[in-house]
Amino acid sequence: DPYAKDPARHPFFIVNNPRPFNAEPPPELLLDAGFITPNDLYYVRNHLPVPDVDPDKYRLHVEVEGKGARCVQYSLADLKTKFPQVKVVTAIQCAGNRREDMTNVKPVKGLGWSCGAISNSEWTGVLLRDVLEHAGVNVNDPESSGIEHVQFEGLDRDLTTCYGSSIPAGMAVDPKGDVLLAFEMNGEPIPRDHGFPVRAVVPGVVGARNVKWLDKVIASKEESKNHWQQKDYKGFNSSTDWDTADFSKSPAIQQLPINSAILSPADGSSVSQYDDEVTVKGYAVAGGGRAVVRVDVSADGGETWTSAELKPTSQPLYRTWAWTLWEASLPVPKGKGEMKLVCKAVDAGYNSQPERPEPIWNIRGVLSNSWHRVGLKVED
Ligand code: MTE
Ligand code: MO
Repeated sequence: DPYAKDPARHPFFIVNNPRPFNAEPPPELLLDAGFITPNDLYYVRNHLPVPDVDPDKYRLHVEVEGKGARCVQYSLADLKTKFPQVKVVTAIQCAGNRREDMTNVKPVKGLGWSCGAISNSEWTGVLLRDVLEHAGVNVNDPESSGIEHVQFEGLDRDLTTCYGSSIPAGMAVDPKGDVLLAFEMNGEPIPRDHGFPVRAVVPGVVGARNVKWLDKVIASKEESKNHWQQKDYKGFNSSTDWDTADFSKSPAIQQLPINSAILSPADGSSVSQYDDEVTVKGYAVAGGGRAVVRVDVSADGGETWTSAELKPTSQPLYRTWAWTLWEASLPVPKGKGEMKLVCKAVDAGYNSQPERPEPIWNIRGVLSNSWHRVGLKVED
């Protein structure tokens, strides 16, 4: 059993798949934890068994392709001592977060994530830019020497493949991009489920590129050939089916669209008509470092809106990697028997969320960011 050595997990996780292990924290626990998601509650998205890595024997292999191709190896101690250490607070969100809203329209191929395939924590590591420069990449203009992508390969594998993906080189070396080779998560060595001992952390970019248990970093002319870069994590229109989908025509998802969700109250719960107000709380997050500038909430299914109070993240408008938590008080409607809560967020590019999941439905159920809805009963 390749999964026999997987680590122990939080007993309250909502498990979407046991092997490979995939689980999300219950919304009320994600919310109670606040801005920083603790390591044991952090959602887990594994495609393969968790590798058992000896930190003393660990080596990161950095390959630079092209003229004068080379491979440089770094021990954990090399990474920690040769380069300045950097801390970055960022959300990581799976492309399949909130997939259940799409599944409710029409079945899709993919795990049934609710709104918990996202977490936010502080990572400590070294800049990928610094390590690439040390390994011989011209980090001020990688394309001029034929480096267009930076590929990542994990130590997790089955008989035929490892997990892998890539990001554009410009993103990898952006001095304001904060892309890390991380070795600590919330001040502790990264737990086994989240990539011990080293993982790529690519702020503002979909979870799938944040490769765990990092084995190789390859500076290359080519995108990663890995299944999860080429044949998965891509969007299609809602009329495309598995027979007509041409994966070579869709770019790999990198930055994610603006998204938000209500974490409390829970869908289907009750309030009394004698209560004046209901407090609604949730998160919002945008891709590419764009800040969340507004979250609109409605108590009548989207007829009328008020703006929620945003908890400040103190990050620059175009370098906001963390999620934004928000809160709003909405009056309980009298004599209607129900309260239809909705939230939608707006980012620094004034992008917002689509009203319905139908027009953005796709075969893999990715990029699910329609208005999030929660229904409450108003009791006499
Ligand atoms: N890295 C490796 N090596 N193997 C994986 O299965 N899953 C990816 C990414 N990195 C994965 C990986 C996906 S799809 C997501 S959403 C995130 O890791 C999840 O990170 P987490 O489990 O720490 O929450
Ligand atoms: Mo993911």
